[in-house]
Amino acid sequence: GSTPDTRLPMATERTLSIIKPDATRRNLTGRINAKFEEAGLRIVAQKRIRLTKDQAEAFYGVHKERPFFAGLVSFMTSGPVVVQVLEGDDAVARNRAIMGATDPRKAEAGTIRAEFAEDIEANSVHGSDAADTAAQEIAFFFAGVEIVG
Ligand code: IDP
Repeated sequence: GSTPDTRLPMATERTLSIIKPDATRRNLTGRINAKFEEAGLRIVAQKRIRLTKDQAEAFYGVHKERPFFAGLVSFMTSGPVVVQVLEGDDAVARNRAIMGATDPRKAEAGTIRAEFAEDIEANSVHGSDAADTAAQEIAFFFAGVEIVG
């Protein structure tokens, strides 16, 4: 057609993802990573770690006044997590779409949380919610040399 395309190009972005203890316990790392890769996200950094209480409290500091905070910290330190950097077009929003809603009962069919989450707390994955928080969360876990695009 003759209408000029004025849409902004999608930006290549990075986002911080965490495969949570409920998912590592059930050996779901590979199936979750397949969802990311099938959606066009590249795993450009990844490591399996055990969060300390201090690290979990700091990472989720924004939620420290919420009633679920203590339970969340206890859950996040209950077993190994896989922290990872995902890269791709619109990675922050794309990852949020693949994850599905926080409460798996409200998550769209086919999303990671709809398929794998146990409940609203043990919901299998974390993903940054905006570009600025993604940059902070990536820096929380990774040095620049650990990220290979
Ligand atoms: P998000 O992970 O979908 O961005 P947030 O509201 O940022 O959701 O909450 C962070 C995490 O805290 C959730 O992923 C979940 O593990 C936990 N959480 C959120 N709301 C509740 C709740 O009402 N009860 C228990 N845990 C919750």
